[in-house]
Amino acid sequence: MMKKYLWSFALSAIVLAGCGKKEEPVAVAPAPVVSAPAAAPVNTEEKVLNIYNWADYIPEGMIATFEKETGIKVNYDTFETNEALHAKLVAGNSGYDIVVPGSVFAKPQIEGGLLQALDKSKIPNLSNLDAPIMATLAAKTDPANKHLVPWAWGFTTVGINKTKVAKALGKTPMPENAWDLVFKPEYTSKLKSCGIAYLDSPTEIIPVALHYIGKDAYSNDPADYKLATDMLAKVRKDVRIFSSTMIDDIAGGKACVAIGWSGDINIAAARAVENKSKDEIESLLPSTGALIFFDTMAITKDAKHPNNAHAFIDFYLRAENAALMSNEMNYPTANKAGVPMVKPEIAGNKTIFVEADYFAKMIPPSSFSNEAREAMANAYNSFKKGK
Ligand code: N2P
Repeated sequence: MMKKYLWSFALSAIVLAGCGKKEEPVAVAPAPVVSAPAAAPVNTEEKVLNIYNWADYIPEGMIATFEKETGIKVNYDTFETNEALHAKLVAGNSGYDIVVPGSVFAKPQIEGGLLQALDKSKIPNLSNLDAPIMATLAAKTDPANKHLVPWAWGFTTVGINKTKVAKALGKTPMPENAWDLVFKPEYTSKLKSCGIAYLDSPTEIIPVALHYIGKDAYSNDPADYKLATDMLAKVRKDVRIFSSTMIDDIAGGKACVAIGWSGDINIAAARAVENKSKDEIESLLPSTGALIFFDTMAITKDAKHPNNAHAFIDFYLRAENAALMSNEMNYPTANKAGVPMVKPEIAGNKTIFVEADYFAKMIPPSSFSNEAREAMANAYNSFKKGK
């Protein structure tokens, strides 16, 4: 809109300047006074935007489309864990304009002043978002939705190479609760032969372990972490990989069972099909529920390109871009306007867009105090070392 207005204004100035050449001076009627509409200030930022997002989370070509449309050059870096992003934000001067923390970390980051409030007037496509999801985020993480815009959501669960797991289990039937596959020695002792992989992050593993032993997944009590690591210690020798390349590890056959993220497991499953593998990969829905996460875009407090950041957030919130993310990355979108454009095979996949009755069983995200996160990291690291 603004661009168009400036362009037509400039054009009329040129046209006017070209009039009335070397003629006799004539009386010129005063130009009508046109008051300009209250316009947004012109974006004078250098045409650069630095984004830091999770690996394997953006559809191919999306950045190129944005760059072409806006002339803004995007530097796009990726991280594998909330801890890695958090450390960069706490250190300051990360150089990133947009970051995508999980809501569990976004809450303390907002409270710690690491993220800036959004200028919602620059993000008209916010209206595309799902109101109940935004209300949940406002209630639990980001009062009045001042800082965060959902990128995607999903859940932490168990992924398997069905073919290899069946073989390794032999006569032992699949457990009713899929978490047994990664936490119960009866199963891990068999599955270690084809490879057990855990995500390599304290705040991914300790919460699912807490959930498994019947504790609050978001307990802030270090005594509970001790109970979780006591359970984990029993299967430690069976865990082959602490993975930051889960899609490759599952699709490439290094792991036959994993604690991973729903979409990444589905990407591995799709890759196995593409590669005409005879192995079938599946994201499971444990009977006791899986842990939901929300990953959210935010602008860093010290962002050098906040206008470009707002432009990108609005671009990403277009319905068609949100749908593209779901279609290619296998994560559900919180963009309500985008949902009708999601391919039926993705929208109908119960391990991507879970059905209401399973959703009701899932564990919603909460958050940890800084002290709790530190205690959790210590507990996790000693578990990891204690082979
Ligand atoms: C990236 C998925 C990130 C999910 N592929 C965990 N927040």
